[in-house]
Amino acid sequence: MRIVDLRSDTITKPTPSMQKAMAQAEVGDDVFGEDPTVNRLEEMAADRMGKEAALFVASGTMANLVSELAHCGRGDEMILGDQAHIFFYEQGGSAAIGGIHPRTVPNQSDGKIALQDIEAAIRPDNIHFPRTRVILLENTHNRCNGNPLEVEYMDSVGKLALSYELKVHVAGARIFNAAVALGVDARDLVSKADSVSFCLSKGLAAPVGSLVCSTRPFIEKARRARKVLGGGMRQAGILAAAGIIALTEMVERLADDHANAKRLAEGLAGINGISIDPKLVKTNIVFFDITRSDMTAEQLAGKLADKGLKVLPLSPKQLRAVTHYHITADDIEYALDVFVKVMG
Ligand code: TLP
Repeated sequence: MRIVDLRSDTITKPTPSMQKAMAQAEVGDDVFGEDPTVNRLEEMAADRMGKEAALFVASGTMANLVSELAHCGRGDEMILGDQAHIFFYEQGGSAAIGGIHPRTVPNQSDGKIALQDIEAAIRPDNIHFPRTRVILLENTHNRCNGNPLEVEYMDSVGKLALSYELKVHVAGARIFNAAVALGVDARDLVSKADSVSFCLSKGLAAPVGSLVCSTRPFIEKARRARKVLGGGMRQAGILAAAGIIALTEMVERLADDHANAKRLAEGLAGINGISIDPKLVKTNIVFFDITRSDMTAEQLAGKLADKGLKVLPLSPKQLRAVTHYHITADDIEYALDVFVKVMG
């Protein structure tokens, strides 16, 4: 049976050139700082984000957590959107492990947080309050249609943070999707941010890994946090080698994923029982809902899966499809045919 797997861009497998690079990677003990391939990836990542230094970590969750731990002490507060991946899907690790108090403010439908809402959440110095330390932005914003947040907005939050002596962390798991969709350099999206995390193992198709980029002293703090979390990997150059290919060969092609997602959204909009506004789809994430159908999201996902099409049910009436390296334009047409058959 033909399988079209749109559950996530995390399901991608390493490309042939990644496999070759991994097999030939020069390695050393990275806890001693002696893995040349990890060191090269970290230098490359720092440069791609316009930052001084970078740290290779196991996952997006770890990248965000070590960044939060480097920004905040126990009892400090971080401001983030109520739809943030960090808030929804990272097990509350900031609180559970870091003792960091999450202060959520509403995300707008485009993933931004209104400046006045951020400002209203900043704590004055008062013995009753935790201390606000950092503002977290997510770009692209996963739960807000994968929307890319523009340079002007990112800069305006940076400026606000600076005026209150706060820091900004960009949870940029898909920052290159944002850069490609907006036609800007990723550096410009994070130039006012103090730290940024991004993932190699989503749209860029590497098997494992994320990076944190910031100043050298911040990265040294993050390195200590990574070690206590058990993330000090040894001959990690085998993984970093794939990451180098991800950065050098896999960024530009994200435009294809965006075009495929757009086509999928436009097709879905014409199908009975499905509600979606294709205008909202600007990167590789497609949310749609089936409030006009009798089926639940789980039931629909089950029926589609019986025909080889995999999508992710996210709530009783909402589903998500994500395009990636293994999905072709023809797969999208095939997927739409399956949707038509199943929705009747
Ligand atoms: N997101 C996954 C699921 O957790 C939902 C997905 O399929 O989209 N930040 C963002 C914005 C993410 O989307 C994800 C993964 C992460 C962080 C966490 O990355 P990992 O899974 O590497 O810890």
